[in-house]
Amino acid sequence: MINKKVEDILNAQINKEFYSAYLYLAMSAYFDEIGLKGFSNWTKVQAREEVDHGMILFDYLIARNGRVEFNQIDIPETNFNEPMQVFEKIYEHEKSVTAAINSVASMSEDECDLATRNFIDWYIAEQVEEEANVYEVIKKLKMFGSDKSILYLIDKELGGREYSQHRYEN
Ligand code: OFO
Repeated sequence: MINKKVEDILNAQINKEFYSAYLYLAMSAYFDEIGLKGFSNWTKVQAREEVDHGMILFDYLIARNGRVEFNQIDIPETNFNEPMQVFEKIYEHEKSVTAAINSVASMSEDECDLATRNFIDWYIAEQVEEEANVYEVIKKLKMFGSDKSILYLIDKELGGREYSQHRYEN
């Protein structure tokens, strides 16, 4: 049976991951609306990855005989005005998710739940990758984003991102 404090923080994290999926879908819809199909693809693929992140936590909690809670998912922001602004928001968002994952790690250590401490390592590594990927796009946009022909090329590149499923492996 899983420790109650750890169960609560994992449930909060499930909610954050599904909120992240909502947020990325809102961004994807915005990019689609302004004709940046590649940016729309990139954020849509990210939304699917966020659902995977939520589902891995869900499956883990069940594997530990925990109780999954279904709390309300916040409505994401939908007012965006340019790719750079959206990617800066993404970067801020991912930094907050990293902080939340770090709290799961500290809590599981404090509660001597070494299984969760071990499990959450995958998320710690995933956050390093996510922050780096987002920052790569920000650097390109900072450098060339005002040039519409380069923005077109960045859009093409982001259009190549493919989804590959992550799942919980026991
Ligand atoms: Fe689940 O990593 Fe982004 O939010």
